[in-house]
Amino acid sequence: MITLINPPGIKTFSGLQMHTPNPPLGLAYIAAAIKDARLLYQVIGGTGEALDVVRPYPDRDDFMIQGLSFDEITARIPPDADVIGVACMFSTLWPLVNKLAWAVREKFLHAWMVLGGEHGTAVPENVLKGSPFDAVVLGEGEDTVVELLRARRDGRSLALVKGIAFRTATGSSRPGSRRGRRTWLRSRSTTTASSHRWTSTPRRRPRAPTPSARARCTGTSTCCRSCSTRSGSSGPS
Ligand code: B12
Repeated sequence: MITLINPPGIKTFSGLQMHTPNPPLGLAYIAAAIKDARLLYQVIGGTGEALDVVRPYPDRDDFMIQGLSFDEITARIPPDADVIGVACMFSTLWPLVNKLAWAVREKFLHAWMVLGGEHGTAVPENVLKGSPFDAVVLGEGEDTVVELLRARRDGRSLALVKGIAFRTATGSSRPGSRRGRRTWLRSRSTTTASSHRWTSTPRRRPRAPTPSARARCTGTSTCCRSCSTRSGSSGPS
């Protein structure tokens, strides 16, 4: 069984902006991809399942936590969960997510824990060094997570899975190996949630200058769009 967890949210009453709740879109895509791959999973909405519960944040009195408590989250994880995936979209959430991860690890000693989202993508080595996570999915996770789960299930080397950082078998304190990133541009759109396509914006091709612009053209980088987008331009063409 694969358990996916969206963490509780943080509300702040000081200058730093933090908004909760946010719909956990990324985790929804991950769940959809796992569902499409016909693997057994459940999702725990750490914020969404207790929207009206706001409690003090242990380390700061200008923050509050919205959502389920750690005990309520761990109680929802089935005893047979062997992979536990947690989302951390914002680095501001990381201290809380890390605490949650340790609370999960305490109860699920042998589960394999995976972090996904922007924080882990930005600093995977740091995550693996200071948390109980075994692997970090980098960037868009739909294809990666399925490949990762299949590789683990089939006993294939994680070193062959692109787009992850993971703890090496030889020592839990060692930073994980970081594999090459996937190409974010998805070439297929089979994931059910989805019209979702994370395509990069196509670069505009420079328009040919009009005859009058051409007459005025000096060929410098500030001259016209054609010159400014053409590298190494040295004069009108
Ligand atoms: C939309 C958005 C918001 C929305 C939030 C909407 C929402 N539903 O959460 C709003 C406007 C509220 C917002 C606010 C902020 N944002 Co913002 N936001 C974005 C933005 C533009 C897109 C995020 C998104 O919805 N992506 C689409 C979904 C489908 O993708 P995803 O969530 O990334 O999920 C994929 C992967 O991350 C991964 N994944 C995600 N979860 C999991 C879990 C598992 C288990 C696995 C395996 C994989 C996985 O797979 C998913 C599918 O491919 C990103 C920039 C970007 N281009 O990503 C910045 C971004 C996330 N925001 C950022 C920041 C800094 C903020 C603010 C702190 C800004 C501020 N000063 O107020 C606030 C914080 C809000 C808070 N809650 O605390 C930074 C975060 C950087 C960081 N390391 O913290 C980003 C990356 C922009 C940037 N480059 O600086 N934001």
